[in-house]
Amino acid sequence: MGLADRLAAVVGAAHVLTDPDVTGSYTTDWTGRFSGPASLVVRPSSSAEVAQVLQICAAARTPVVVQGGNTGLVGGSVPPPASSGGPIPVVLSTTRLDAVGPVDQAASQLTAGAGATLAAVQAAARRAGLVFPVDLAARHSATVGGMVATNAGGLHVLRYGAMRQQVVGTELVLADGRVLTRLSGLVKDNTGYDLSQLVVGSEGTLAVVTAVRLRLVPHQPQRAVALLGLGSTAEAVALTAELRRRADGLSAAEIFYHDGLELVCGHLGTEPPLAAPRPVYLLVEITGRQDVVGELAAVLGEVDIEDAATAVADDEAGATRLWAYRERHTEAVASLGVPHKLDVTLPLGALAAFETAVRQVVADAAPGATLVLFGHVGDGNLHVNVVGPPADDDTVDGAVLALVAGHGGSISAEHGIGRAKVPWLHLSRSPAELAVMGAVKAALDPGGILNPGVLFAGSGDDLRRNGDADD
Ligand code: 2HG
Ligand code: ZN
Repeated sequence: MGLADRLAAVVGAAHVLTDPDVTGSYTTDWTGRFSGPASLVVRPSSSAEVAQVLQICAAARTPVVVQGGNTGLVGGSVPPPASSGGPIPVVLSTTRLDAVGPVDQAASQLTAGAGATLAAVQAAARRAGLVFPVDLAARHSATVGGMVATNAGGLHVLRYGAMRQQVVGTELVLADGRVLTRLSGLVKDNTGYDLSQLVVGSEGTLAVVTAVRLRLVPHQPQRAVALLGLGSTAEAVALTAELRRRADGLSAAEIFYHDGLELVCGHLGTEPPLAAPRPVYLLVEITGRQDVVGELAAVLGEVDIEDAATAVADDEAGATRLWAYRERHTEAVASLGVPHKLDVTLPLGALAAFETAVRQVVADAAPGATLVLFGHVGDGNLHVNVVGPPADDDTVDGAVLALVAGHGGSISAEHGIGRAKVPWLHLSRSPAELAVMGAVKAALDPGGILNPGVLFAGSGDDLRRNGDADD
């Protein structure tokens, strides 16, 4: 029996996809920059089926690329290009693992299958009067399993933390088919290594996440949003620090620039939010139980901003309208072509200097390219988007990431390393750290079948040995 038949015997023939017209959407990433062949796509519906799928693939020495909603931006959930020369993988799609359990009111937690979308989890929490506090623009497609695997961040990290801070436990399937279940929701559980947390951010290289136990937070019924036009990145950083000190309910501080706003307005066919353009825009959101509009007005009154440079929303429609100027950057950039996406984080004290320097670095490395900057200024996280250089020319990627390292930042804030940033991981991780990562990989996935080529090239053992040689 061939691989497809053996897998069909586990998941049903309808859930082993081999027609290239159907598998195409699983083998190219959202940006269009990363793509590679898969021999088939398999869609298990339970952790027991995932376990059997992995055992069959391990026995056949067939690599497995794990995929949730395929909204990643670094090529981590699609196969490597044919030119990589490795064995053709199968794609394991988690989208049928989409059950969302009842909310545990006593614990303010819920358990969701890895393939449940973020929007489905958010809706379940809201129906129970609570909130799942991670939010991002791809909410209707991104799955919580993928978000755990990449430690997704999003719009409210400064208030609630990233995905890591929400994970109370997981169910994992190891490469050899063993299932590790830790879904009881104990917030105190000091019984050795926290394997659930180890897998957060591991990008499908250590285990397949099949279910997640998540914490929920109280609903804040009031929300006020303001868009402030400023003169510089330094002003945006300083104002965010001020707001952090004064506004208890600060739940977002987002930055974008005039050229990005023009691009979004052109793309959406909307008018800009302020009568007069400003070089830098800071979007801030405050949520709470009572009069947050008053709180926001009071805080803004105490800091020095002209009224003409402020748009305030005190109702849901207005808030959604202001958020669109920020959230729709990603699709507006994609309308220009295939972007090079460099999601980086800087110490807040270095962010303004980096913003100035990166413009020059991109102009030098990719003359004529379009650079669009935006991001989560409260977290020091900028999304450096460059459109122009061919998808496989990574000159600008290397130049920007070296600049990040030079400013004391990290080459990945919230999107992960994927396939896009493998050559530069050493800029953010020491040889000793890489060796430990290699040893962990080799321990959990000794056959190297899970997402090979994501996070690092070669096997965990190679990395471990290189680290030993360096020591
Ligand atoms: C966002 O913050 C996402 O909107 C996507 O992380 C960023 O498109 C990007 O570069
Ligand atoms: Zn982001």
